[in-house]
Amino acid sequence: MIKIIDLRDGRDSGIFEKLASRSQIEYGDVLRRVEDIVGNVKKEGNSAVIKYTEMFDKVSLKEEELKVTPEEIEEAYGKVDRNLLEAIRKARENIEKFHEKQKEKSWFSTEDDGVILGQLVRPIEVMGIYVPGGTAAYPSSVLMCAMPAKVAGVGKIIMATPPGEGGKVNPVILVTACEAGVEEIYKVGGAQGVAAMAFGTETIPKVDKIVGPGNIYVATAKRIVYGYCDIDMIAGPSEIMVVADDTAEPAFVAADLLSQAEHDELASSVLVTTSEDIAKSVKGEIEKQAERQPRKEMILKSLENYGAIIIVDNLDSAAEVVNRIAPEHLELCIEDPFSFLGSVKNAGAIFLGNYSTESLGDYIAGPNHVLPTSGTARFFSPLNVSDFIKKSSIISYTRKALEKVKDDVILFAESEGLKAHADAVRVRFEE
Ligand code: HSO
Ligand code: ZN
Repeated sequence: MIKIIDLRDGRDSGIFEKLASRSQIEYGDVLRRVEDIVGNVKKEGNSAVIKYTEMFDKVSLKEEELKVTPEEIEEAYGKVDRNLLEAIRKARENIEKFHEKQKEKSWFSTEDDGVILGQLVRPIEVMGIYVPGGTAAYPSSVLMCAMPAKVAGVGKIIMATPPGEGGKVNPVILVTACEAGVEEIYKVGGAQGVAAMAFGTETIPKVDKIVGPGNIYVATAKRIVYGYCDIDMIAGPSEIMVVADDTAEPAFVAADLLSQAEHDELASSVLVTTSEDIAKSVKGEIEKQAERQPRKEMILKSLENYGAIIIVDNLDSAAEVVNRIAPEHLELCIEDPFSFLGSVKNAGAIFLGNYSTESLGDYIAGPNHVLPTSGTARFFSPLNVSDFIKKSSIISYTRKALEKVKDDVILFAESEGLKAHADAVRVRFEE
């Protein structure tokens, strides 16, 4: 069960070391095996994809069965609850609206002597979403991956996901993908799915960027193909940190801690509070509420592994804990959450006040739920529109402008031993 740790009066219980070690992955021989798979898919294309799908997913597909057909999509629409479809559409709209605000524009600036400088913003052309199979296939994640790309203007979005029993794909995933504008869906998962999108096969198009969560094989494959194409960050288990003072509602705080503990045995749910009473009552609520959770076993393991209730002297100390851990999600259940924002340096998404539960952000508020985990909020941002664009610099000089700097360029070039560079300027001024 979750433990209460008292850090008041400068005590240190080793909790930081413990939390810092969260999601350190045991690679074992995974790297070697994944290198093999990626290499074979690169070399043999479809036949390797089909072979690995048989081996790992126990599904035999023919080449023409790799791509999900319009009939399969139609069938999926028939199976999805109307109200759920409405919720998916509402979420899509909110996510789209939020991400619209992130768009960057090309710009040009005019300088002296007719010089024009600028930056051209262009979307990447093809993007691939990886969606894991089984219970970790989240329709919400399909929206979160696809919508920023759509808003960025990406030309084509494809998806790869492992086929389940009978070669079928979860209908809600199919429908959500369609709603989000995913154009092609392929039944291939694991490292072979990542490799197929990175290099392309006879059937599957080569993409410029792969995003989406996956197990250790998927994550390792993404690392290997990085450079052939771009990837998003490597997602670790979900994390939540709640900062609470005595105005917090213990039942709400407990519920939110459980909500992320149910994701994964290695998920991290931490409460940091200035109130001993809140610490105790949240612990009591967690024990009570865990009882009625279908995923109770997972929740308890997760709380045992990386759960903690930390008592601190004041909100300044709470901010230090937050910044040191750099949590994926931060909830501020305190009297004046907005004034605490000034002290937050590292956090993926910040939820303010007793009614901003993380579940809102996971599904419908609009901001992205693909967030930096494992302390990487120190240097990574939520998935966003800029992840799907790239920039080209614009340089336009006149003769007069070049003449003014020509000696500087020549000096630089010759100091680097690059005469041809210097001559490229000189030739323009020769009589
Ligand atoms: N909290 C997860 C996202 C998610 N939750 C998907 C439910 N479905 C990682 O941010
Ligand atoms: Zn979640």
